[in-house]
Amino acid sequence: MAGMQRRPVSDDRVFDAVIVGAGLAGVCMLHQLRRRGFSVRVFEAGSGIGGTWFWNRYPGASCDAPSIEYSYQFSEQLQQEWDWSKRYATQPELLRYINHVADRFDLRPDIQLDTRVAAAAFDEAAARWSIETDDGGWVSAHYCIMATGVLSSPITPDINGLDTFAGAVHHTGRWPHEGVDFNGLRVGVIGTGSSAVQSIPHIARDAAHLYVFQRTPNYSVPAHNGPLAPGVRERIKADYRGFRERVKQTFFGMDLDYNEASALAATPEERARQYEARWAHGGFTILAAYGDLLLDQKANDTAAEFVRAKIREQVRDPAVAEKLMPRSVLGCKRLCIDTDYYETYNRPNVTLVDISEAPIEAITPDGISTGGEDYNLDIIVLATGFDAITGALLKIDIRGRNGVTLREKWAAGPRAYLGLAIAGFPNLFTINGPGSPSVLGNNLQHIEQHVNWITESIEYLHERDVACIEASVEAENEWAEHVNDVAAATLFNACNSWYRGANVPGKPRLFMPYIGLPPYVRKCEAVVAADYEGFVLSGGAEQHAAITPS
Ligand code: N01
Repeated sequence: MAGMQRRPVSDDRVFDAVIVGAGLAGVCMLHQLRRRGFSVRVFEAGSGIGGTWFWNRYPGASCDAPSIEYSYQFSEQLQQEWDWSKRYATQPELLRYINHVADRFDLRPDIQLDTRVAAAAFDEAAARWSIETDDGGWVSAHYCIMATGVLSSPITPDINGLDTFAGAVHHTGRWPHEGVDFNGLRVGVIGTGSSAVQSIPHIARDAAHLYVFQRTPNYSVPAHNGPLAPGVRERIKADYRGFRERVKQTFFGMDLDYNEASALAATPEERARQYEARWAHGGFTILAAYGDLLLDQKANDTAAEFVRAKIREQVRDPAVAEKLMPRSVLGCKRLCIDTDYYETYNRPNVTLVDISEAPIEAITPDGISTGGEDYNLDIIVLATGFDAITGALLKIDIRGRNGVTLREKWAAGPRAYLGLAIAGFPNLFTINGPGSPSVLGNNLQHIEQHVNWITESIEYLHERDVACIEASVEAENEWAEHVNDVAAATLFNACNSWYRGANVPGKPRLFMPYIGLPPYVRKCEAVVAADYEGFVLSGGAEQHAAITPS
């Protein structure tokens, strides 16, 4: 796309905005722009909408944020009409929900499926983006909005011989739509992150034998999923708006019953009561048991030891339990939430293969070889994670001012002002980009906050006939430093997590999300109140003329 010429455009290729991705972010962004009269085209690589919930169809896939919170807020009617069947929604229900939203708001006509955006280049003279798709098509848009997802670029590990395996290989993040029949088969799962923790109990029920290849154990706490407790739905719906507002004021933007006290100031008995109550409740709430759990190693040790003791209780073979116990900081890597994960290791048809000392040497046509053993397998499941936050963006050849690529710009690590905009890339917005809360908390709530902010910005520019909005280098650098400083004051840098890019060989190690929803939202609001402080607004009516609303 280098040296791309401005081309004459016909009307059906000219849009006010192009949105890349039709997951929860892209669908919401489309609705908000379209209801304000802007012309929009959404490109989606998949053959259906839903993003994460379209692709991640592995058995047991469900959302770790409670269903009552993990839903759109933009329409009171929508949130009153829709009833979640369970405390945590499963993937099929989430996919039904997003399809319901698309139909209810008649969004499908503006979504082009089966079309991957290959490249996007900013044309400085026209102040427009030229966007190329992998079928050779292209369109022109004033704004380019990346709704490409934060955990949407699956990683296939570079293991010798993987392509020689005679059986089927499935990545959890690209699960076959027709499902996978494990009945009577020997299955190997590589990885023990959230996707593995959710799928392993289901696979174990069907497989003849399941081998779990674990390099690093993860902490997991029970989901206690099931129907919503009596009265919960009615109570929340009686004042959904008020509930949302209260939740937004909490640190991770989730209803976790935060206790600000110090774990170290509590007696061992008080701590045990706190942790037991939160274990019985289930979900992320254990991380909110004390205000210093993610700040102070000794405080964290008390909670981590509690979870290790729970693992010991659940797993009958002490040697297996020992291998399943993480020694790292609780919550430093994304906490897993499970249904029957640890109990699954009590089954006679499940074997934990510890590969922490001896990695997988090779995959052969027959199975996996490690530690001098050959494990004969029929199916391999790769639960090996994603190139998080930046992976999907960097797959697209994005070129800003002077043809500089995003890959060049982020060679030393990602930088984005508020996780929303990138210096040198005018009129490009990233939903849940690096430097925003994105994956820390309720992802969907963060999506909507970004969608609203972007919509307001576009309206602001339109009303004033301003052609370009662009983050300044100074504001972007200051923000990146602040994101780092906030992370450095916590325990989040104490492990090799995907939050830091540590799961991708060669990826710069940098804590990518912003920690703390309320201060983040305040900053976004302050930027707007100060007429887009930290942004450079440029260009006038002439360049802006193509925009639609009257
Ligand atoms: O991926 P992960 P995930 N040899 O990166 C191992 C979200 N999510 O898909 O830790 C052997 O967590 C790797 O080992 P190690 C959620 O935010 C949400 O499970 O690098 N092992 C690790 O155990 C989550 O955090 C939900 O030593 C290899 C595993 O693979 C994020 O997605 C559900 C290996 C990868 O774990 C990612 O979760 C599911 C190799 N070569 C996921 N390479 C819901 O809320 C990697 N591993 C619904």
